[in-house]
Amino acid sequence: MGTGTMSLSLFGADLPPGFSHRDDFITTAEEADLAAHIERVEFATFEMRGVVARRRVAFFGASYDRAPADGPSPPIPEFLFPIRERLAAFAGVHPQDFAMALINEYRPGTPIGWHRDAPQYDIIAGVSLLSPCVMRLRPYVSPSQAAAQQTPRKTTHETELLPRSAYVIKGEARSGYEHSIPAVSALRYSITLRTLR
Ligand SMILES: O=C(O)CCC(=O)C(=O)O
Repeated sequence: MGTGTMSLSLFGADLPPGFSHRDDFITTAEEADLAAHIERVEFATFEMRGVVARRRVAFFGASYDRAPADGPSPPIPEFLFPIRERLAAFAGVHPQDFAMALINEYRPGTPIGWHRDAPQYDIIAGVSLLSPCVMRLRPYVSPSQAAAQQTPRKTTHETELLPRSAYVIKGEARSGYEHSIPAVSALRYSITLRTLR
């Protein structure tokens, strides 16, 4: 990707402590199999801080913010068990520790804005399907600190997430940073798993 490559050369492969990333985590056949299952998943729109996000989501095991209106989420489907096992080994946890799965659907032009994941979740692991994107990171500041800040906040790290690659976000990268993904240019799915605190 144009901007990704340029920025990668600016920032290098340097990422915050606790962010791990692996290319070719799954094969093209495994990716196709996951995508075929995901095509049958029912996606919903999602509101983040009162704004309807452009991406669509499917939650399993738990909803994102446990708001009562969310209602119960269906259990994690069996087709996600093998990838949950592999991501658990990558993250150094037991597969069942990943109590929540969220599949994100990014149609062309869809971003995900700056956020730090909901506090009830700890370790995040994800796998990217079908098309590349760039994940950006910057130090987290509270909404009130952010509002008081005079100068625009800058991305401090970024990495290209290729299809079939996986990442784990824990430790400092999880607690001290927020992340975002600029608009993708082609359909992308991410399967993200979270442990509970
Ligand atoms: O799509 C991704 O890989 C990141 C998703 C994400 O940041 C989230 O679900 O909170």
